[in-house]
Amino acid sequence: MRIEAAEMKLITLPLRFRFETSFGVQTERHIIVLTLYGEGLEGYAETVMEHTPHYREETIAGAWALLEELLIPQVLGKDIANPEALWAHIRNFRGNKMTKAALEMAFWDLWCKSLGQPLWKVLGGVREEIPVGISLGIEPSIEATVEKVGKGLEQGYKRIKLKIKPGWDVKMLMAVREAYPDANLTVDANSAYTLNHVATFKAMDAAGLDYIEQPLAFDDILDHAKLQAAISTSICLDESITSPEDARKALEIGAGRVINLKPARVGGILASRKIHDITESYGLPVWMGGMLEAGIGRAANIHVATLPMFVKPGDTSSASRYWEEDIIEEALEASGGMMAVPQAPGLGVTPKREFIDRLALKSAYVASS
Ligand code: OSB
Ligand code: MG
Repeated sequence: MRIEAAEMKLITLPLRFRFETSFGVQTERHIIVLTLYGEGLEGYAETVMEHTPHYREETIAGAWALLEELLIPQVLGKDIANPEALWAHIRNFRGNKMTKAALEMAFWDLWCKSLGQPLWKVLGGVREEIPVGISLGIEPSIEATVEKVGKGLEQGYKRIKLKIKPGWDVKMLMAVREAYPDANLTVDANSAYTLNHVATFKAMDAAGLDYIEQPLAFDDILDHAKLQAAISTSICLDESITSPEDARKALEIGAGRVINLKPARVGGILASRKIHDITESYGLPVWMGGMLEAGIGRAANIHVATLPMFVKPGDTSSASRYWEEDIIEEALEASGGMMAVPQAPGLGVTPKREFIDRLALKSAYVASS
């Protein structure tokens, strides 16, 4: 597959809800839509990093520059046999996993289209629909939270994840648990706590959570291992895992018992499959996380979640929860807590070109000579 040209469009897409986490409030997403052109086909990806470095270090501004000036020029005009071969050109650049993931994931789409196969089949997926839940932001009140959890359960979502921060945790959680004694509940702290809060987490053991997501620092595994040893609820790692090596080390020292796998956070789909296999070797589950993706990124996550160890419900809920209008033609909608996997070649989705152009704040086109 010869990559002949690449195009980037920066868009902002307003969220249908105000999403508050311990690191801030989001009302819109900033997304770079990347298209790779080769052999008459197009491969798509969208970036997932935040506009500001509040989740991990990467930013949209950094991704734009890195893609345009270094990553795309590395692969342009080259004949690339498969995703492994793509990595030969970018492996020596350190870090920047989400930016590299955009390039890798657009290439997967292009490559699977050249094979005439949907991504999930090429990956060796085992299911044609995936179980999904929702991630609820920090709400103005406990009453509002209880109501939103109820709506999510009514819609059939299989797990409700609640964002927490110091001062918005045990009391809120106990109220939700009392209202829904049998619901599959989890919490996500996005790194808002330290080991000084062990008592808070011990108190959460009584809430019967499936797991506590990323309680401690975004780049830590050691303190997570100490916390895991002190509580009975499983810890799930999100921010801390950016590579297969991170996953191996974290599971080896007992920093958690579950991994929230977001393909873009770990550098893309090849790394996701490796992490999937590592967790399998420990007999531990993974689940598909989300970064409030629009249709292109959401579709990619759905395909990857067909791998065998994605047994827990993920964050890949209906696109209509997030967007008035999505950037793809297809409607990625869950029903009864299950999301169907697109079946056309590659990601199986079609970007709405005119809509994306209308939203574009900035574009770049890079062609090989
Ligand atoms: O920590 O999982 C997270 C959204 C943006 C950044 C980080 C996270 C999230 C979510 C929402 O929890 C997941 C989704 O609905 O896509
Ligand atoms: Mg998280």
